[in-house]
Amino acid sequence: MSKTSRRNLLKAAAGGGLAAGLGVALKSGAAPGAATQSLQEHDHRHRRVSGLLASATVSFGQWATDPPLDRSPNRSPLNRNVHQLIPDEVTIQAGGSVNFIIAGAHQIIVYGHRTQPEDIDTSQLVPPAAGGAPILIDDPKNRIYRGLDFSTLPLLSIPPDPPAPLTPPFLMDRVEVVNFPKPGTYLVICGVVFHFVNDGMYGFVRVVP
Ligand SMILES: [Cu+2]
Repeated sequence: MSKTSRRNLLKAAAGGGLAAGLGVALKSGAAPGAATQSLQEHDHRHRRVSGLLASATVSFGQWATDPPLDRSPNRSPLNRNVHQLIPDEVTIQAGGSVNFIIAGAHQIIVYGHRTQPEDIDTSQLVPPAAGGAPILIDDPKNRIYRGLDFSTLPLLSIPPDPPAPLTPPFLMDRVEVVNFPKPGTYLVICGVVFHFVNDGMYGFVRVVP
């Protein structure tokens, strides 16, 4: 990253902080000191979530190591990606979150309480936003969350490896954090249809009161 663009980024970040600060002041009537009070009220409006069940971490796809895999300097060979949720079942409390750490080209989709894998209509498919074959599950029934379409994400590397069009020119490895306010058992699937159907790439989030 050049010095100039880094400086611009820092400037933008500082601007964002300023805007957020102004937002607090404006909401509270712009009086000095009132901003602090507003922040305290804000905390009280949300139930604090802490303890062992506050959050869970799920690896959403993994890079293989047997045989050894060398991703340096910047390789993401999709045929060396493991299509699993690990662990495939987690328990959190209502109001808590699941931190999905995504490795590889996947899309998180979460379905409402009691949805089972066989309830998903895998004939409803859409192509990735960047184009190509319809490979992404688009069954909206009881869907409460759909994550990013990886095909729209920024370049991971230039040039990508292997070369286009096989390689997805996108940033596959990322994090998505999903909040679960209500108790229930939620189905989490990978939206890439062959990952879900052929590899059984799904799991469950149990949310206790
Ligand atoms: Cu997947």
